[in-house]
Parts: sequence; C-alpha cells; structure tokens
Amino acid sequence: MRIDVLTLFPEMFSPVLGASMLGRAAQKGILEFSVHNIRDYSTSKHKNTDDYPFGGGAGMVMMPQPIFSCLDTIDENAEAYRVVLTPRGETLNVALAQELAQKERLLFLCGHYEGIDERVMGKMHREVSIGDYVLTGGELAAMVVIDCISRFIPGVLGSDESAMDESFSDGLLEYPQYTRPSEFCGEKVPEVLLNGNHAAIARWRREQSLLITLKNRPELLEGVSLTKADRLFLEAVKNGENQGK
Ligand code: 6GU
Repeated sequence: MRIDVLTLFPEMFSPVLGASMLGRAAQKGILEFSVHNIRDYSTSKHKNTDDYPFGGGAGMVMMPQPIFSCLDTIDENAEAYRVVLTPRGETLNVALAQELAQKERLLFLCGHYEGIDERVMGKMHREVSIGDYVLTGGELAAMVVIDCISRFIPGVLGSDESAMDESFSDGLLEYPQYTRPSEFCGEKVPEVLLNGNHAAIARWRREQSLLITLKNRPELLEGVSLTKADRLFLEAVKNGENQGK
C-alpha cells in the first residue's frame, strides 16, 4: 500500500514511520510512505500556507492553493483515497480502519490552525478524527490512523500475531496475560492458566474479558453478542456473587 501524507510538519513523521512494526513493513515493501511538506507547494513569495478567516474570528485558516497544488502534483490522476484529519471528522474505529486497510493507495491531509479552507474538503473522500478532544494538529492523528490500519494489512503483523484476537475485535476488551515466572514478588499466575485445560482457559479468559469490559467500558457490552453462559456470569457478577476481581 502506498501512503502519502500532506503536512506542515513532515519532521514529525520519520521517528514513527521508521520504527518498530511500521518501519519493518516499509523495509519489507508492504507499506510505502511518502511525506510531503505543504509549504513546498506555496506559490506566495514567503511560502505562506495560512491566512485570516473571511468573516473574522480567531486563528488562521489553511489556504487552498498550496494543498491543491500538492494534490495535483502527487495524486494527479486522483487515484488515492483521500482522508483529512480533523476534529470534526467521524471517529476512528475498527470498522473504519479495516475499510481503509483495503485501499491500494491512501492519502492523509493533516489539518492545522483553526481549520482548512472548505474548498479543500471537496477534494477529500473522508473526514476522520481520533476522538473527542482537540490536538494541536492532525499529525499525531494521522500517525494513529496509519498505525491502526497497518495491523489489518497482511504481512505487517508477524505470523503468530493477529489483529483478530485482541481488544475490540469481538467487541470485548482483552483478557489479562501472564508470562514466566509463575510466581513473582509473591503474586501467583492464576492456576487455570498452568494446568493445560484449554476449555477451562478459554472460559476463564472470556469471563475476564467480560469483567474488564464491565468495569472499564460497560457501554461496549450493549454491542456484543453474549452467550447464555456470558449472561449468567454477568448477572452473578452484578449480584455480587463473584469472582476474584
Ligand atoms: Cl484528526 N485533529 C486534531 N487537530 N485534533 C483531533 C483530531 C484530529 N482527532 C481528535 N482530536
């Protein structure tokens, strides 16, 4: 997948796109990143990229000219699926990440200042936010989106890793994990994980996922298909009849 990023702060991207899983995916040729400085495309004498808002008000607005020129240069045949990062966008979730992961070519425009000239929005396919808070710019949000979608692209995760078995994929939060030693600072790993009874382990993990979801994100339970055993378990927990945690 080719990923273009349009930003006023290209230097923010190299540490993230060059490291860890994303860096390895780029080395393997699975992901191909190209980060473009919007300022390079400004035709004004001082390479301006923002101007005062018509109608007045605080802050500056990103000008259309540098962004249009950049788009015309790097995506002249309009082949990329174009996403603008802005707090007014739809909120990123697993479904959106999976949808974006199917595209052959993605382009991310990072918003800044008080906003982007609305005529730019007509050139984009999607407006995306990463949550209900405001960042100083869309760069961190773009990196979050890129990282999130990369996990759904074949070959990015190792063969024994899976984007399927984790928090949110079945609508529940992830169960607790332990590794050696089986006792550390007086704290023991739950016995059920040590005895090789895979059905018991699966049930324990499911119940832990239910407990953690109930505690941290109870609203998520509304959207989960619960088995009869799940329902009985949650009832028992709510009635205070339960369970270690
Ligand atoms: Cl995409 N941009 C900015 N500036 N703030 C945000 C955001 C995006 N998503 C959440 N907050």
